[in-house]
Amino acid sequence: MKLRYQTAVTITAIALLIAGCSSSDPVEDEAPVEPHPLAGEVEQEAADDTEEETDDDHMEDDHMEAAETDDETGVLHMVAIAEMYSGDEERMGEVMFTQTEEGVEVHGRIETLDESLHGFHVHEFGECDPPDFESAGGHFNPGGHPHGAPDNPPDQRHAGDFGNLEFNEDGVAEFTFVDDVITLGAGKNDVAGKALIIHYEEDDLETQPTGDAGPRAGCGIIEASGTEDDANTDDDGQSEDAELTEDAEPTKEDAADGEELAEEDESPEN
Ligand SMILES: [Cu+2]
Repeated sequence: MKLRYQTAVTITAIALLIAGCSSSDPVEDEAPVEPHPLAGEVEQEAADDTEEETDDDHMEDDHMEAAETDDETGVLHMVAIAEMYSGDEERMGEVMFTQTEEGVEVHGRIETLDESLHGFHVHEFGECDPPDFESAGGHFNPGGHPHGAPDNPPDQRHAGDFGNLEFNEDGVAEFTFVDDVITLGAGKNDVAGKALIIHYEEDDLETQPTGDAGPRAGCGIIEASGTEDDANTDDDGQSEDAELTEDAEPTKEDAADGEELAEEDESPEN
């Protein structure tokens, strides 16, 4: 009797045996259809370990993609990526921006600078013309505030003031932080389309208006790629791609290629 029921729930046996020995009373005739929440989490992690920030609280009877659960909650997670290049056009890394309820999460890896602190800002123009990147203009500062540290009150820092990145002995900076002054995709402090700059020197967080961070070592344009929901579709990112490829498709012959390029650009995180 007991054995028979145990075989009936073999599929979810591991989680149930761990978490539910006392509750797997054979009196329950119908085996529970909904997996134990723990089982859902395990499956979720195994199924998609590429999305670390996946929502973890709507795992129900089937482990759907994060996209659908986001639709259900109505939460949009606008995302953008800045590919960083040095003045001699060597790739330095990549920085991802994700709008969350707490602010914009900035996550990335930049390399090939010396072991020290390096000023890190959003600059006002979305132009990264090497080698000096002066085309990016000054710090992104729509509020007209003084330069300061990123944890200053919002009226005592530029929207684009990210402070410094610390590079290690290998010349690498890996970082994740959340900034609640900037926004992504809407609002006065929207950084989408602006330039992200890493400097050769440390930002002293005081000197006006630049922080005395020295010349610009690297630059990347913060390219919005839609929301996490539709990052894998063409819908929302199409306008951005049009900007990206407008130089590259002056002829009809190039149009088809341009579209393919646009699709590749659309999902670099894949
Ligand atoms: Cu700067």
